[in-house]
Amino acid sequence: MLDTQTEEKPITLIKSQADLRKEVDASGSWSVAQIEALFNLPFNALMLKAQETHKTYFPEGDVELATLLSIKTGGCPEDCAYCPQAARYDTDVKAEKLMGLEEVLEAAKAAKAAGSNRFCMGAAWREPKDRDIEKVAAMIKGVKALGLETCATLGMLEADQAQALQEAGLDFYNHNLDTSEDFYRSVISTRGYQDRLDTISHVRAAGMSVCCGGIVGMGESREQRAAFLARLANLSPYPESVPINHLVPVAGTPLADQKPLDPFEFVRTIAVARITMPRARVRLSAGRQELGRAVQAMCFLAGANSIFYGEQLLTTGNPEVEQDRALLAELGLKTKQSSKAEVLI
Ligand code: SAM
Ligand code: DTB
Ligand code: SF4
Repeated sequence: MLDTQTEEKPITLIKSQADLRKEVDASGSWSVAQIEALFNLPFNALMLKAQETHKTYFPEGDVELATLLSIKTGGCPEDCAYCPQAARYDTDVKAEKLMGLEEVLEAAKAAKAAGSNRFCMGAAWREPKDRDIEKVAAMIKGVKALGLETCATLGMLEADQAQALQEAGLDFYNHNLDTSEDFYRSVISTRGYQDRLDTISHVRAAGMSVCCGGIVGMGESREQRAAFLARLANLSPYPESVPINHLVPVAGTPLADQKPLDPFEFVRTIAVARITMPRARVRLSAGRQELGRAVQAMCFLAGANSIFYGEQLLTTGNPEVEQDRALLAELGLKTKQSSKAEVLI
């Protein structure tokens, strides 16, 4: 039998929005110290806080499925130290031309048939040329007509290019901050942090939703991870989608031999992203194959509610669709209802 104390004081897991706001300072923004304090909580306390937030803002607890397609692979002039598509690094990735419209639409149809909600087209460009925008606009129109949400990641955008993509029906544009401003300098030299912020502003100004996150496990400190999440959370408004990539170390890139991040630290990063950006879809992105089932399950507990779905990311591998279906089913996680019907897994 329950004792009276337990009956009189039920534990409430649901925090009010006012309670969550108290965590943010008077200016309404997160300081790096506040975010570091979240990272420093005992693991279980952090997980509980993340679950409370998740339950409050996503009572359905569903998982969104997004499929990636590399529409233009390799040969990129940038020097991102993690990236197998940078022309200057000797990796197995060979430069290819922009894919044709029909091939893209075939891939989108297959993604939809497999149960994906969103189709994201990625190009290894520093920035698209105006003639590229016209070609990608035709792809966006075609994918949208299939009833999928559309997303693209094409590098830096000018304001008029963002406008053209929005007019073609683009729902989300992915452009990552990747890491904290101070660590950024040791990873990328060919474009600045401000360039990334400018592209994000152009995407917002054009009325599209922002998908913006980054990579952890590149050798940054916990404080730098906190500073990275603070920049994301303090964007006004913060991104609707936050992809958190675990570095996939690729032979030939400068980060090929990077020591893997402690898996608990990765889970903590997901939990802190959930708490600081409560309405965002936090996406478990690159590196899921290396994480394994148990760590992924902890990430879902910590508030991740989106995954890349399909055997391939851009150039690296992703879990098999069957494996993901089995994992979600085993954890009793429903997928986000697509615009047409609930996807049964
Ligand atoms: N070229 C465009 C750009 O940089 O914005 C779009 C494609 S780029 C590959 C998209 C993102 O993929 C990068 O910002 C980075 O966060 C992620 N990424 C690339 N290589 C990765 C790797 N080896 N491990 C984890 N994430 C990676
Ligand atoms: C993002 O943040 N992660 C995705 C998506 N946005 C475009 C890309 C991950 C790429 C991983 C390395 C590769 O497959 O080439
Ligand atoms: Fe090019 Fe994007 Fe890779 Fe950087 S991350 S090298 S910009 S494809």
